[in-house]
Amino acid sequence: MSTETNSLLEPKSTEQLLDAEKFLQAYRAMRTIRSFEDRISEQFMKGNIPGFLHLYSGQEAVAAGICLLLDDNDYVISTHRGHGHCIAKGADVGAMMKEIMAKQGGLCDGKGGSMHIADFDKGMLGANAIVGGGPPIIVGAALSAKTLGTDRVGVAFGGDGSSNQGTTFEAMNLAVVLKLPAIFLFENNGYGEGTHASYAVGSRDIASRAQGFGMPAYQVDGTDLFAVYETCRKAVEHCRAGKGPVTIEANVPRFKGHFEGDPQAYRGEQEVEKLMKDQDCLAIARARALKEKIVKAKDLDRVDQEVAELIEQATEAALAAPAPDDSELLKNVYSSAY
Ligand SMILES: Cc1ncc(C[n+]2csc(CCOP(=O)(O)OP(=O)(O)O)c2C)c(N)n1
Repeated sequence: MSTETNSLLEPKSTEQLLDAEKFLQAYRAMRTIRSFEDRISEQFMKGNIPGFLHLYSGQEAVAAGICLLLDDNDYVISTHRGHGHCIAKGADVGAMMKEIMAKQGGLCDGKGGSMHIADFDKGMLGANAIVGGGPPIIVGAALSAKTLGTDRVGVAFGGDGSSNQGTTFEAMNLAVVLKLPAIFLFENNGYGEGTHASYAVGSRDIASRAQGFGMPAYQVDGTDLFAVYETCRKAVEHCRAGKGPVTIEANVPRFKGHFEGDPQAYRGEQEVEKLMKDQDCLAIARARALKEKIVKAKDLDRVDQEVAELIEQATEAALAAPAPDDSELLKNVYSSAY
């Protein structure tokens, strides 16, 4: 059993720079997530999206950073705030848009919607509305990877709120005991619905709590794509080498409310404005990449333009698509193929 308890590591993001290709890949993912969500927020207000929407806006560098290190064979499990994880893992944006609008051609035939979207072909095992539901699922996926002798890695995304769940504790302990290739990635955006983490998270921080289970744990500034990538690189390498699980706590801002329409009476408008001004991972990544001459501004502008066109097409296609036929209701409700 691993009892390795590294001291918490806080990479300062300079150890290994992303090259132009990797940076552009991550930037494209981040820009796609932001634009996709801006558009679905707008469509939600117009009444074109049924159900709830929980937006990932402000947290993009985390999904983009770790997914640079994963391929379709690796697993991720997501939360109710799952669009970013899905896009970064490579899901088709047009099919996602249709899914969220509950249309034919949706990624899950319109049956999952925003909170239960999944793409098994991409190793995206699903968004999960149960807080703390992801860690046990990823432990199962990681156990299958170890049993089958593959070098696949499983990543369970969760929020600060999920770090308090018993399911999370059991999953972490089992992953250590069985030395599984699982990464518990907590995106600490400071809030569980309207409750601040300083009130609800009992330990000094989430990472040190994870260390208590006997695994290495890192803390990282989740607004810094470079730092996220570097931290995740170490964690993924650790898992692929068969050394057991790792926890990463990424501190991130939440630009939106808990859900779209949340009046956010628990925090002032100025807090959000300040977060968006000072902690925008896209602006920070862009500024650094230009300063360090990793890419040129025109490369980034081109990505912005291509993403804008992609989102426009996806929205138009989803709006024009028909609703699923009634006869589809009971089809593919269970999967026996995975
Ligand atoms: C087991 C369970 N308890 C409560 C809820 C209601 N709920 C939905 S989201 C949420 C807050 C989650 O906070 P956090 O894990 O920090 O994620 P974030 O929303 O910040 O991304 C709660 C309590 C739920 N969905 N599942």
